[in-house]
Amino acid sequence: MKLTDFHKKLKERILVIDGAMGTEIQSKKLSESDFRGELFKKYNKDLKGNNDLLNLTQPEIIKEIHKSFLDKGCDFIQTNTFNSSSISQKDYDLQEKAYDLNFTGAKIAKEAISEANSNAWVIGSIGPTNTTASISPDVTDPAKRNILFDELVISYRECIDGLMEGGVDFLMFETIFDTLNAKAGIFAYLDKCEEVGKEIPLMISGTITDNSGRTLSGQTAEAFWTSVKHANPCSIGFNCALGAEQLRPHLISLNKISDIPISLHPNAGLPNEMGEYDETPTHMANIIKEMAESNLLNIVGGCCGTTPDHIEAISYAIKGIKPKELSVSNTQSSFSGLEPLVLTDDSLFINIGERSNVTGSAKFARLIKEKNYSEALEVAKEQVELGAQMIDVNMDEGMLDSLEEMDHFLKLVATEPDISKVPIVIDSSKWEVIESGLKVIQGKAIVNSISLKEGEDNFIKVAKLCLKYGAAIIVMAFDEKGQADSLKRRKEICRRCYDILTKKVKYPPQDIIFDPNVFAVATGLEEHNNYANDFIDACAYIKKEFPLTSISGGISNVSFSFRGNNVVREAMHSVFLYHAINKGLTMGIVNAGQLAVYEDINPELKTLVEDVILNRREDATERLVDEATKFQKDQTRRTTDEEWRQLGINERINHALVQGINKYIVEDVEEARCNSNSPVEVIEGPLMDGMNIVGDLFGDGKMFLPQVVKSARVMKEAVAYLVPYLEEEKEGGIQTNGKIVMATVKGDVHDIGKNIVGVVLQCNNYEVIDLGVMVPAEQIIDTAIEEKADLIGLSGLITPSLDEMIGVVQELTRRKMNIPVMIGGATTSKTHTAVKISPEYSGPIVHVNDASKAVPVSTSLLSE
Ligand code: B12
Repeated sequence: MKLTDFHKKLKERILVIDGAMGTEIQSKKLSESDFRGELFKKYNKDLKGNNDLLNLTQPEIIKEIHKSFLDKGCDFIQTNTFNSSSISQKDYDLQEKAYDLNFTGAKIAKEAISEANSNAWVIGSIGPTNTTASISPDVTDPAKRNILFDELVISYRECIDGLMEGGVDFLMFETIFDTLNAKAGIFAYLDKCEEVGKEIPLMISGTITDNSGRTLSGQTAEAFWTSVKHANPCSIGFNCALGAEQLRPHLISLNKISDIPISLHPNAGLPNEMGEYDETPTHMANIIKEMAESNLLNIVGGCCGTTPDHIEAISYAIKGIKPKELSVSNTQSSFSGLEPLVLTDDSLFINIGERSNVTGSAKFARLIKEKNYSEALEVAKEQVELGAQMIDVNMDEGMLDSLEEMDHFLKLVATEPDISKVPIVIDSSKWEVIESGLKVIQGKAIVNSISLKEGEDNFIKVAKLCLKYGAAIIVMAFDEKGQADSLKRRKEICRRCYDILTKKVKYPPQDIIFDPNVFAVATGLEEHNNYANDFIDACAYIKKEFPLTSISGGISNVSFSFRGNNVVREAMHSVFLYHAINKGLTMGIVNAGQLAVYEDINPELKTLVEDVILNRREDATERLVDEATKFQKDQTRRTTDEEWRQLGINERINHALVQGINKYIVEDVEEARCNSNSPVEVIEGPLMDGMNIVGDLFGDGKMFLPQVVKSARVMKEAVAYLVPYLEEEKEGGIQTNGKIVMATVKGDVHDIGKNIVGVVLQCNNYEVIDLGVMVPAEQIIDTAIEEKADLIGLSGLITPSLDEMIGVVQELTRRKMNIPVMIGGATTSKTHTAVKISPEYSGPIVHVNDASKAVPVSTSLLSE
């Protein structure tokens, strides 16, 4: 098959896949003896229902079904091999037949095409197997698994061998409910391609199992795509479990982030009480037609319940509609846990939690040694709650079976959504330990680290494996001669690694993260004086020379010489981070508790530290060492004296918010409330001002996410204190002024502002249905319809939320609604609302700047 033909056709029109093989087989009402045929007449187990066995026992029936779909003009037919893996066939004790089933399945499909004189292509269908590698079958033992990665690889490889040798044109991993299973399949696929020296085009199709909008193993559509992207598939999409209508929002999510053709083969609606599908061909075709017109599709077909008539209706409905245009290839770095983490131009510093590391945390090491996994998991969870956007897991300790511990701990992590939502950094100096981690993570992990330490051949070998496991890699500036400790060596090694990785291994540059080695400064040895500076300059070099890559480092190394003096250490981390981030440092392993706010460091200490970090004077180390104890004492004095309590009320509130200190917040907010006319004034005055300072420091790399999390908590406490006073202002009367559905849009976690607006509206006799954060458009709109709401309020604070808001009103338009919408939140604006959101909707839309305006705006919208 020529791939160019496929790409040419893809540009011309939406291509059509066949419908449900299973449904057609069922309609034939075959008996046990039909399934057995001559070949298995005397077999000792029931075989009825083993549809794939019909490839061997009733090939003519399967061929006829293929032809019935080919008659309707589809471009692809899928082999009858969904359950042909040894793992699935084990149910019938027919695991030995796996290769034959796949091989014959491919042959039958090929014959059908030639007998039907068709130009269609054959897709070798590879199902998810009947097991899951990410989920424990035993509630009492979350680390237990029914199947392991390596077993899946062997089984999938057999399917691939059979299908390819049987002559299929494409392979498709379909109905993926557990991404780890699919990653094992991809591993087998990439192995096979390497072995035979050519690539057979691969399609990937996941399954969103229910209205949670996630796969069975818990990933969002975006995280799923991020985790399988390394297979370099020729299409990505969804099939099964839901009907076309229910899959629409997930298809939109995929469309937003994927740069390759999008496929969809949904069920014929949701099953009825009898487990049957009754969406008619016309109904289903109409839904798909609308999706095609919305530019969401490249390939479409049907899954459970879809007959040749459905496929005919779909083919007819999409005729002449242009396929989705492919966007330019996406070179953003992306990682995933259950949720995605995508680096954009707006991304701030990514902090990697360092506490689940036995070499860095005595507490974690003790918990692992004691096999106290529940508390060890708490350590990991706490980091995520405090704002770690990835977590580093390291089990390298002489007295531990590191491989076993990595495997066990990560299996436990997989069952904790509050932890496994973030990407995992698998940290070990032993490749086998890293590999054991890679085999249990469904998301896109980060390997920490690989290097040229053991020579180029070994480097290439492990890099190729990382690619097959679908991980990003941290590449240490380390070669056969040792760790790079000068700028020159850092540059040389990084360049050499980059060239090998991108040219010989074909690693995508966006999946490469350099670690140019953070070493301790101020050690007293002159040759160490420029270490931090060299690291910072190396960041600038890497960013300029290899712009698509990222840069990371173990930050606390820089301050090792000052162990025991946390004030100086925290200042050193913040100063070092500030300068390194400015030069391109993307992420770092940090102890969130050990960071000072750059702007708030004592100016004298800051100068001394900056002299050391930037190596600005010969006597910099001496001077910092001489003064270090003074600052430690000074800090002790300051925390007891708390000089900031002498400041004016607004400055005190700012200080409390920036520092994340909640000790006096209630007291201070009360004072501010007494000084103002209304509690809303306090929110919109000093509290908002304080959060804006936090925001600016955050944006400038002078504050980091864990610190902002603390600020947010203080803010929430302040607002909570004011709520009863807001309520006191409530106008009398029980009559409601109207019902408002409020939500922070999908992808956004900011809720402080939305909550305030909610309270203010409630105090003015509006009934508020607050859907929380990260709410998909469909949920907002469905709730508004169910609750017969009068108004929708959308909140969003990050740039992607602006697009998401456009998506919400587009969906309102599609559903022909006219409900008024209020838009609010820090990144939104009057201009964006007028220029980008309003034109997509004919109903009233108003941008609202702050909570106090929300009431008059709602009132006027509802009186219109
Ligand atoms: C606190 C905070 C956080 C907290 C949020 C905690 C929480 N539960 O809300 C945490 C730490 C979790 C956080 C995370 C992130 N944040 Co943040 N965060 C902030 C910060 C500092 C303050 C936000 C705030 O609460 N302000 C106070 C409230 C009261 O103001 P407000 O929301 O604007 O609400 C008022 C009005 O806008 C209006 N309003 C709000 N909503 C609505 C809705 C309606 C219907 C109406 C009528 C009115 C209305 O009324 C409110 C009261 O008057 C801002 C900086 C800033 N200046 O806003 C950054 C900021 C919003 N965050 C930012 C970023 C980048 C992030 C992260 C992506 C960081 C990261 N690298 O991971 C993540 C986002 C994760 C995600 N997927 O959403 C950027 C966004 C930049 C951009 N344009 O995209 C900002 C601007 C910081 C910066 N300078 O870069 N953040």
